[in-house]
Amino acid sequence: MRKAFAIFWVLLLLGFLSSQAQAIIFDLDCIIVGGNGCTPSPSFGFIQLTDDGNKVDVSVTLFGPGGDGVNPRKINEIQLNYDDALFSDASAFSTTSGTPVDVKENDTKADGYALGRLDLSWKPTAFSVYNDELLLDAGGTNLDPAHFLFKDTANLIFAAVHIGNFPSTAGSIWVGSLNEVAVPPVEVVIPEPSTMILLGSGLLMAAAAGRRKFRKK
Ligand SMILES: [Ca+2]
Ligand SMILES: [Ca+2]
Repeated sequence: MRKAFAIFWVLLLLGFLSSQAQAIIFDLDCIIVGGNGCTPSPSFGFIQLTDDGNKVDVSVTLFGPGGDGVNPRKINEIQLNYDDALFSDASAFSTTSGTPVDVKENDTKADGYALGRLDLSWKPTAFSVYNDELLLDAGGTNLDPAHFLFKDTANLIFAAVHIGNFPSTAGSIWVGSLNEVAVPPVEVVIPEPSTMILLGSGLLMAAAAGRRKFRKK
């Protein structure tokens, strides 16, 4: 009886784990540099691919402020790889939003990335967060996140994103993903010197107030 109970829990856990495997997260953890590949960097954000029946939900989240001090960073372009054995140059990928998807199998190029080529690209021009759905053949083919768990022709990056409004209004940067991760990365915020001074003086004031209060007793 106890054994049957244990087997039940193991099966439940396996079911939970397999349902968790329906999403794939690419950490945007490197900066694309001319000819030299992708230099590891603190995370710029992430791409999440989640299974949605025949479709795959695509979301891109960018960290950090934009260079103009008003708008966040811009998602200019997204590039993914796919299983070359399953799809081809003639595959009719599309998005629910209607943003056209360019399919160039092993020929999609991130600017400055001279090492490898990717497969898919599209230009959403969204700020900071982008949500859409990727389809194939008007949704008639059952797409899964695992179909995009492939690296470029240099076997280096899973995906690339062109980020605009960074580091200045007119500036932009291409970042890539060296790693698939189990949970979304979190933003690492480095406080500016002025913030540190404010925080420091705030703490001193609080300490002084605490001392005054203590003396009154
Ligand atoms: Ca490919
Ligand atoms: Ca599916």
